[in-house]
Formats: sequence, C-alpha cells, structure tokens
Amino acid sequence: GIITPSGLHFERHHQGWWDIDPTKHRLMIHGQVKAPRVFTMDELLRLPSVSRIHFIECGANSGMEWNNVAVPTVQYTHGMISCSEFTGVKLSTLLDLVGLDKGKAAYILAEGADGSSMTRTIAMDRALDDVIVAWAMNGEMLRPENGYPLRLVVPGVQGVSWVKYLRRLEVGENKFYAKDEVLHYVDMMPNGIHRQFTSIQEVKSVVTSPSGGQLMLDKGYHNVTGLAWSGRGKITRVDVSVDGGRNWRQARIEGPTHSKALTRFNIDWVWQGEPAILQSRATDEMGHVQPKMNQLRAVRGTRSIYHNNAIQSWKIADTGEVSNVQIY
Ligand SMILES: Nc1nc2c(c(=O)[nH]1)N[C@H]1C(S)=C(S)[C@@H](COP(=O)(O)O)O[C@H]1N2
Ligand SMILES: [Mo]
Repeated sequence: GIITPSGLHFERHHQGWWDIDPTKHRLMIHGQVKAPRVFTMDELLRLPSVSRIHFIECGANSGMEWNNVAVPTVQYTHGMISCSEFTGVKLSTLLDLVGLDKGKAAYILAEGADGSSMTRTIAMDRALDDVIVAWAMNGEMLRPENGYPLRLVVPGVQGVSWVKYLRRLEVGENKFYAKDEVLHYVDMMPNGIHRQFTSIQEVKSVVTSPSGGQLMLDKGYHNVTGLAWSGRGKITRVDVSVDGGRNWRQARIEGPTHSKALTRFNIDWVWQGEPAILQSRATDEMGHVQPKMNQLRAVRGTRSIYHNNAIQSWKIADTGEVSNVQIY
C-alpha cells in the first residue's frame, strides 16, 4: 500500500528526539501579525481540523547515488521517505486568528523545541495553501520521534521544513536566512556555486520489489511493484523497463491517488531467467517526467548531496540476485 506504519517511519534528528510534556508545551505566533498569541495544546485541539495523506522525504534521500556509489538496498537508496495520514489544524486557520499584517507578512520562520536550532523559512503563499500544524499521524498522536506533540506538515516540500516539536512561528517581511537554508540543504551546482532555498521534492519513483539485496526465488511470474511521488501534485503515470530503459511498458496505478502522496504501482512480468535491468519512470500531473541520471547530472553536476530524483536501476543476474547499478 501507500501508508508507512508509524513504527516504521524513518527518523532524522539533528539533535536527538525530545520528550515533551504536552501540558507544558506552547506554540507562539508572533512577528508581523496584529495579535501575537501563545497557544496551549488544549486550545489547538479545539480548533477545526483536517486529515490529509502526504509523503515526507528528506532532501538527502538518494544522496549517496550522486557519487556513483552502489549502496546495496532500497533502504539505503530511498529509505528516507514515508507516507502518512496527518491530522491537525491548517496553518491558515491559525494565521487568521492572529491576523496578518498586510503587505508585511511575506514569510514564516518555523522553530522546534529541540536543541538543533533547525529553522526554515516558508513563503506565505505556501503557508496559506496546504500547510498543517499537526498533532496526529495515522490516527494516533504523533510519536516522540516524529515531533510529539506538534509538527509542521509542509506537503511536497523536503523533510527539513517539517519542523518537529514546533514551538514558534515568526511572521516576517523577508526570508530569514537560517543556517539550514543558506549553508545546509543547498545544492552544489556544476559552477561551484550553491543553489539555496530549494524545497520541492520533484517527481520520483523506485521499484521496491524486486530490489537490491533481494533474490528472485524462481523463474516465471513476478509482480513488479514500487512507489511513485511528486511534490507538485498527483502521479498520473508510471512506466517500467526491464531492459535498462530501451523499452517501456505502462504500469497499473493502484488508486486512490492523493496529491503529494506516495502512489503504488504494479506491473506483471514473466522472468525467463535472463539478466535484466529494472527501472521505473514517473510522470506527475504538471507533466514533469523523472529524469535519467545523466540528464540530471548534465544540469546539476555530480557534487550535490540533495534532491536526487533520478531513475533508479536494479540489475538482475541470471542467478536471480538483485543488485544496485547505475545506467547512463
Ligand atoms: N525540530 C526538528 N525538526 C526537524 C528535524 C530536527 O532535527 N529537529 N529534522 C528535519 C529533517 S532534516 C527531516 S528529514 C524531518 C524528518 O522527520 P521524521 O524524523 O519524522 O522522519 O524532520 C525535520 N524536522
Ligand atoms: Mo532531512
């Protein structure tokens, strides 16, 4: 399916996970607002809520692949992504309550209560669109590892903006130029200059079975399956190749498909025991198509860590062993 069980959700902490007493936790909203306010958890839980299914992907997911390093399994290549149903209050509802200073309220800084000083700027048009201040994930309260009691959900945007242990939102006129947006999570371009403020996780997919480290148990029928996603909307199409990208067949998309959420695809394959190279290529509703590794490198160079959405290749040997390779 498409939902990651909460106990299997990936974790990324810049300074460990935090144990917060919800009765003492506060969320402050201040800056370019008419009536700055401090909310308790009880006050937040009384507000109108929404529940939405979205993926969260760390910007560094698939980062090791830039260097043509063959890491063994899909856990290593694509493991820093999960997809859950998040419940909380829309950020736009909270901003309505405090009242934005028109003309001056252009950006928001989100801050967590952990020790990481991990802060990111969020543009106002996005903040007013589909951002959620969430307290629940998959029908249970957030787990401490994922930001209990409050986290920001910024659909389509890389994980670092999904601030956990959320305690402060500051509204400002300009970008805040926090270290995690000017120094970290930046993309080294071929000219040696860093591209800052990248955020959207572009269209991407991966075959999860068969994948690196697995073994084809026998010749004959195999259900080739995987996941596709895009930070720009819904997945509209996934194609699968078993010959390293020479020929493609359209996979079945297993609905329902949600915007900015993992989407499951399946395709039938009869394996005769021949060596093969499996790939998947996703397309989103904006018409963006997942690039080949060499197409991405032509634009982005090879010294990046972040935002690698290239087509992934798995080699199948005649022994049935599946391993990670890169195809240009
Ligand atoms: N307060 C706080 N929020 C944070 C982080 C952190 O270290 N502290 N890490 C960020 C990063 S880099 C990612 S990828 C996601 C990971 O969320 P998860 O641990 O729930 O998977 O949280 C983001 N939010
Ligand atoms: Mo991250």
